[in-house]
Amino acid sequence: MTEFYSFGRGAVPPPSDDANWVNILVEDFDDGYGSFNGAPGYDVIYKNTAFDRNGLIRIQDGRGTNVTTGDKSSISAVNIPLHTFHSKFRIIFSFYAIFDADDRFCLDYSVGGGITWIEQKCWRGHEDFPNNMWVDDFQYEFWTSNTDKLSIRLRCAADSNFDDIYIDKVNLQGWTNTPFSVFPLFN
Ligand SMILES: [Ca+2]
Ligand SMILES: [Ca+2]
Ligand SMILES: [Ca+2]
Repeated sequence: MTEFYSFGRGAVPPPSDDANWVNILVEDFDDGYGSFNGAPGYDVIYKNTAFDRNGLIRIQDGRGTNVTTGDKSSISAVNIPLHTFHSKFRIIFSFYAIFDADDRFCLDYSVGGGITWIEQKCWRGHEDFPNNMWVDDFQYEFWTSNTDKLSIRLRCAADSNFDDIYIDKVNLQGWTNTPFSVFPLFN
């Protein structure tokens, strides 16, 4: 299921020690794509189970190599409700890759409501993460212009052989100058 968070009443503290990080989106894909969109087909499929986990999206192939044309081999969450402005985000996710050494897995983002993907970061299989095993709570921080409209995309930029990546869960957090702890939880 998807859970969206906001400040204040009923909000759930972030898993981090750092009270400045606030959960924006937590998706485990147990009920399907949740808050993410894919182009279901050859390169994007939903899996009930894989490698002893439940609820995953598998993306594959090299049609995601280019940031402009990469939608077919990716999943995205578009215009995630932020409730307030942020300029610093952190993504924490779990995945299992079956990659060759030069295959890449990328994070793109877009701000301001329209969709103009910016390639923020690509990780290389074997070099930046281990292959053929679960990589849990992989964390990455990134800055954007100050925005209350954020979209994110995870994109497979591999070739067409040994090119599968299974995404089990995704957590997006925003950094705030006002630590979470100052907000009354129950009032
Ligand atoms: Ca899952
Ligand atoms: Ca490959
Ligand atoms: Ca494949």
